[in-house]
Amino acid sequence: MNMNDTIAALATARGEGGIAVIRISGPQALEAALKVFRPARAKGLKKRMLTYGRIIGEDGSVLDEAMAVYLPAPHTYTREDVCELQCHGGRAVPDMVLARVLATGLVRPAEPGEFTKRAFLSGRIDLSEAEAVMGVIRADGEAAARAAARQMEGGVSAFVNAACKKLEELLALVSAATDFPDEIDEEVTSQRVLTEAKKIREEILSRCDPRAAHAVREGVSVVLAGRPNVGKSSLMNAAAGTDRAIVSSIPGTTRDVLTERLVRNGILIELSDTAGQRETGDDIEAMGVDRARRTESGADCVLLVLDASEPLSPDDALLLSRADERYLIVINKTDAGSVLNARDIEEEYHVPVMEVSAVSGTGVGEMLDRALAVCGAGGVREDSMTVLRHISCAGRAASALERLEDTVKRGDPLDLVTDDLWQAMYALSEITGRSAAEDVISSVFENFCVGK
Ligand SMILES: Nc1nc2c(ncn2[C@@H]2O[C@H](COP(=O)(O)OP(=O)(O)O)[C@@H](O)[C@H]2O)c(=O)[nH]1
Ligand SMILES: [Mg+2]
Repeated sequence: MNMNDTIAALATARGEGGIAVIRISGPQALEAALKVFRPARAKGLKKRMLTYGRIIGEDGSVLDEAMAVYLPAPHTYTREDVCELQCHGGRAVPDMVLARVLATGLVRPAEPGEFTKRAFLSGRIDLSEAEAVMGVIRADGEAAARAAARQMEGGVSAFVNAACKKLEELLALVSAATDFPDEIDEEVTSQRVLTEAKKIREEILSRCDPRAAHAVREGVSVVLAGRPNVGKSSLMNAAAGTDRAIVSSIPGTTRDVLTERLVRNGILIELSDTAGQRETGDDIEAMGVDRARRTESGADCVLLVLDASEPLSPDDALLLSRADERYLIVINKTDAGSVLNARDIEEEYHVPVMEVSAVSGTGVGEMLDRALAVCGAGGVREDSMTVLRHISCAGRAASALERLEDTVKRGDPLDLVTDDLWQAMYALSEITGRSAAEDVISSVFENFCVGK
């Protein structure tokens, strides 16, 4: 990929919308823009000033009313000359304007993520900050958006750079102790390296919880399951604040899987209501039961609902016996008292149990919080890493430091830890791209959308 030519792409989403932005970046950005855009009054484009005018077709006809801005290098996103054309949105006009820009022969279409790749290659941002840009664009929940924004502001980079600096200091200590054995006590140095390395490893691990990262990025799936008539659909409606699921006292009403998306503590929850599970002669209900089981098996958390007004039935017992660590037992209808004993169920089936009422709303919020905890999204920290690539690099750094600790504890010669220190540093700086190989960098930008 040539990185010195001029590129252009539609920076806004395709489809109906007020405004679309066509972004042009590279040495010929201004020249290309002025072949397409005719200012209404001024002659050219003043730097950093929005100018009103028209997009002119090849035959001189007016294609659209538009605004244009010229941002000279180096204070731009790519650090190159940038021009942006703001025309009307919609399905046809933005593509016509982009086609006109490309037809000038000065510009080629940008590859996915190429604007951001240029920002990275020019040194304006590091690799983790570049990835954060895509994280911001793709964020589904507030937690994902906030995490990406922190990362874009250099949150991950600051941690990585500080850790690398500490590792460099340890390297210097080790080499001083090996070079001047008479002046520097190797034992004292070993203990210091051990303590510091352990501290860095713990800091790394505290930021790397793959389940929390997954929950922040992709959201979690939570399923309401249970026998018919226990109040699954009512709980779904109470949790989602809608009347989406049909509630009725006739058992077997819900037959398909209904899914609602809601955001709790910033995390996207896909909450599914399923058909009540029981033996049934009704073919359609049986298909619903089958779907319920499949949804349950793929879920991050299963809320198994029981009815507080009735003793446990054989259907309940069968479902309880299938419970694993993804299950939270929810005793519903507690507004009318309860014949069930939460503690007995907890002890017999080794599952956490809680009480709620879909009708009064008591416990419904807590039920969602506890479901998030079951999904591993309960303790998402402000500074948690959310990008899988970062977690994998950080994991490699932590392993290298663990090897170092073993070496020191075995009492092996201190200079043996040099390699582990280097490996830890290398793995960490792959996060910011300082030490990343070309294929790692390419694969990061391949996942971008065109126009960013
Ligand atoms: N008293 C009381 N009744 C409830 C509660 N939740 C649901 N119900 C009633 O239980 C019946 C079955 O509810 P539904 O949500 O359709 O259960 P599902 O078959 O598990 O989806 C309906 O008549 C609801 O009004 C609750 O918290 N308290
Ligand atoms: Mg139902």
